[in-house]
Amino acid sequence: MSVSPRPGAALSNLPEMYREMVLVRELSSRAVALQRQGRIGSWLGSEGQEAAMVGSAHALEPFDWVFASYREHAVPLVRGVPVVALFNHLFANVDDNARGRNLPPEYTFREVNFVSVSAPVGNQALQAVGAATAAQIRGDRTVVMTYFGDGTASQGDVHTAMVFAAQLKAPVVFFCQNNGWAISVPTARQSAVPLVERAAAVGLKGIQVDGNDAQEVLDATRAAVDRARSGAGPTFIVAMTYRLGAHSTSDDPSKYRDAAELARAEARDPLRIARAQLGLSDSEDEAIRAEARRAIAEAVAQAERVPRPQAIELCDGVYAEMPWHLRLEQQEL
Ligand SMILES: Cc1ncc(C[n+]2csc(CCOP(=O)(O)OP(=O)(O)O)c2C)c(N)n1
Ligand SMILES: [Mg+2]
Repeated sequence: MSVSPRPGAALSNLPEMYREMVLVRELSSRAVALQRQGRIGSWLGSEGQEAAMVGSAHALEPFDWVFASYREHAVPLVRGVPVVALFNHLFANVDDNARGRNLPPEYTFREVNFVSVSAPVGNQALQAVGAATAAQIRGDRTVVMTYFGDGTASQGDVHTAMVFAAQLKAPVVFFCQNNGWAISVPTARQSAVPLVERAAAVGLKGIQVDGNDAQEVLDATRAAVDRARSGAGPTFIVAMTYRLGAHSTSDDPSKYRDAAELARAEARDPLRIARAQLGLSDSEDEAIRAEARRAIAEAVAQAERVPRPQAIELCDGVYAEMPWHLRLEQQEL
């Protein structure tokens, strides 16, 4: 964990954040199309959650660490990962850091301290508190951010992580993207109280923010990151947002979700809000979108040309010494 801050990293920059929000919106809709065409395996869209992802990621320093869920596609991008690296993962090619061994989109970007996403929801919160405690023991300035959804907030792992973090004053920020749904279960059926009220019970500072306003998210997250870095303790941020699309490419939300609710959420689309704040004209906005689509098309073309790993390589780099039964299977292959 290095401690050299990137100069100017903490300055707010709505035009830059808007370009990143557009990029990830376009990336998500392109990924759905690729899955429908049978070119990638699976995708979990982030439409509607761009302000929460981008605003929060801008509050971190490059030497900070992130333990995310499967729906924070913008976070590695904001931390400097090129678009093609996300597609290398989705195409499960030999340039994918996981070499096709993680369910897409469960990235791992060690180069920007973005830790491999785990399939069981919630355990990233425990991992984050462990890493934050390590930073505390070492006496460095690292802050750890963990992301999870409203449904995941009900997991025992998240409660355990919060209890320990508050007690230890670990330098961690719990960032919940409350997008209204956990697959087909609405947030109202997850919790008898607004999620943020749980903070008081364990001794965390709790803040609820408008998760569709990138600047508001950035300001609140920056305050929480500064607080953690100063040793004052962890914060639980609940960003109120909405999952405009399906849970995943295997889901059809029209089976359980009311069209009127979706229409209300579309009126509060974070891209619409940021665009209005910036006062962009149609042509200025279209130029930003066209640039995003161009970057994505180039990345897709590049990633799709890279070969996929061979089955025989499945366990390479996994074991220091491969167990005998896997060695036998490899020989069979
Ligand atoms: C421990 C565990 N239980 C169940 C699942 C199946 N599952 C995957 S995503 C998901 C919903 C999570 O909802 P939420 O935390 O609100 O995140 P969102 O998908 O809305 O971003 C569930 C139940 C899982 N991956 N892990
Ligand atoms: Mg959710």
